[in-house]
Amino acid sequence: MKKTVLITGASAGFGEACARKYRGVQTRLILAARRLDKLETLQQELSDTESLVLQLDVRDRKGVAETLAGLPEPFQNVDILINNAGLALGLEPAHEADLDNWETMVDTNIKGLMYCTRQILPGMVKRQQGHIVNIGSVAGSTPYPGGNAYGATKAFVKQFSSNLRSDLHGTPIRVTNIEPGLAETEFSIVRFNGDAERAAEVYQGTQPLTADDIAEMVHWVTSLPSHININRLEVMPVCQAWAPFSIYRQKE
Ligand code: NDP
Ligand code: 8X3
Repeated sequence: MKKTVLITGASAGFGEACARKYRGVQTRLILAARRLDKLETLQQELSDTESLVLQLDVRDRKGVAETLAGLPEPFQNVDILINNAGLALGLEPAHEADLDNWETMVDTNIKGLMYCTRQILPGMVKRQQGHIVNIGSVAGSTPYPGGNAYGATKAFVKQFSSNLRSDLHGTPIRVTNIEPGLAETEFSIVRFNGDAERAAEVYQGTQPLTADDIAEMVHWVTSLPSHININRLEVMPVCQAWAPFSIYRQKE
C-alpha cells in the first residue's frame, strides 16, 4: 500500500534528500517549505513519484492549520510526518546574541514542529497508523559555545518526542528523534546569514555527514517492522566527538 510522506523543509538539505530517498511508486510525497521554486524543481526531478508541493512557513500557526487541514485527496492521510524544517541563527555567546534570532529559532524549531504535529497527529490516531520523525540534533544533548538557544530548541524536540511516545503508548504510532552532528547542507550558510566562506570553514578538513546519510537513517527507522520503535538515534561523523570539560584556570 502507498505511504503518504509529509516532509517539512523539503527545499534543501536533509528534507530534499529524504524526498529523493522516498521516491518511488510506493510513496506519495508532500513537499513543504517556503521556497516554492526549489520545491517545484524537486517535484519535476521526482516526476515518477506522486507528489504535492506546499508553500508553507511552519511558523505560521493559522497557515499550517489551514493548509494541512485542507490537503487534497489523495494526500489527506499522512502516514509519515518528517518534522525537519529548522535552522540555527548565529553563534554568538548568549550575552551578545540577537534576540530576534533566538525568537526565530524558537518559532521555527519548536513552535513550527508543534503546529505540524498537532495538526497531523489526530488523523494518525484515528487511523491507528503513523510515524513521526523529528529532526533533533546532538546540540539538544551536548552544550557548546554559541549553541545557546539553538541547542535548547533541540532539547525541546528531544523531550517532546519522548513525551509524544508516552501519550501514544497503546497505539501503533511510532515517534523517532534523529539527532545528527556535523552535516554539510545549507545549515551553516543560514546560520552565518549567507556568509558561504565562513560556512565552508565549518567543514574544512573534515568528512561531515551528508544529507543522504541522514535520509538513509530516516528511511531506515520508518522501514523497520511495525513493532520496533527507534526512540532516539544520535549520529556523528567519525571525525567528530565531544570536547573534554573546559576548566577555566586563574592566571598565577
Ligand atoms: P538546510 O538549511 O539545508 O535546510 C533547512 C530546511 O528547512 C530548508 O528546506 C528550509 O526551507 C526549511 N525551513 C527553514 N525555516 C522554515 C520555515 N519557517 N518554514 C518552513 N520551512 C523552513 O539545513 P538542514 O537540512 O541541515 O537542516 C534540517 C534540519 O536538521 C533542521 O531542523 C536542523 O536544525 C537539523 N540539523 C542539521 C544539522 C546539520 O549540521 N546540518 C545537524 C543536526 C540537525 P525554506 O528556506 O525554503 O523554507
Ligand atoms: C546542527 C549540529 O553541532 O552545528 O544541529 O549544532 S551543530
